Amino acid sequence: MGVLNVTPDSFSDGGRWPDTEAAVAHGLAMAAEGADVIDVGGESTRPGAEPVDPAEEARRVLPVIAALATQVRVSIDTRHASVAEAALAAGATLLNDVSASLAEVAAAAGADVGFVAMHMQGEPATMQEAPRYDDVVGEVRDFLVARAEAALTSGVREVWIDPGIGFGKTDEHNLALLAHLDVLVATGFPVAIGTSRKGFLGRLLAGSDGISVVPVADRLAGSVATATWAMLQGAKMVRAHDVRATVDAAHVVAGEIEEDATCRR
Ligand code: PMM
Repeated sequence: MGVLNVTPDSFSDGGRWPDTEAAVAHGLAMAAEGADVIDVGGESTRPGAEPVDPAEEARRVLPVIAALATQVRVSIDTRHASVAEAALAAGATLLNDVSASLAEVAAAAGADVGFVAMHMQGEPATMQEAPRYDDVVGEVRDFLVARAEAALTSGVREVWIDPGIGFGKTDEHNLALLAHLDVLVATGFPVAIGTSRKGFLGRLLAGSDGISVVPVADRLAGSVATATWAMLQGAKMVRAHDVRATVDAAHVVAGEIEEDATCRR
């Protein structure tokens, strides 16, 4: 899943695709690099982000979705029902819901529309202030299974679960979820996960040289390492900004030799 944030303020790619044309070109470039799904988002959910008016969010994402959806599978990354409805009507076929509360919108949009239930503790504006769990892995699993089962009951046929790395979680919580990803895989629901360029990698990689956080641009190795780990644990979808490197990792994990191995580059 390639990330396409059409926001002025997302933490790693905010403001990079200021107009529809540039955003669509980047989405197609990620598809050419091997992304199966392009995840279009119009509201930053980075820690501390302020909510965006759904009308503004829709204005940002709809033309991009309409242009991409004829050529590649598109997911809509939103927590607003009105945006989700409009995005699915514009051609998106996967609802990536960081609030895990919009399954009925996906169900109403048709049999070919899938749903990703992601776990978040709290709201983006405040979620990193004091995340707290007694048993992060068990609590996240139980929440996701309940939401996924409710989605099936409401009629969605394709239901994913995602632990929501960085969404109301300390670094220790994120690492525990990664270490025990097999617990989510064992639920039987396909697991999606996003570690790409996230803050915990910046802190993990910082070391003792006085740099407190490694900048976003230097988190590629950490992103691919965690994506590889997740795929080896059984995750079936990874959300990534650096698509080519992540797809290469997926091929290595799958042990595939490409039939036309002459020149992908
Ligand atoms: N992370 C972000 C946004 N949407 N959706 C899912 N399913 N999983 C994630 O981990 C996730 C997400 C935040 O990252 P961004 O600001 O780079 O989009």
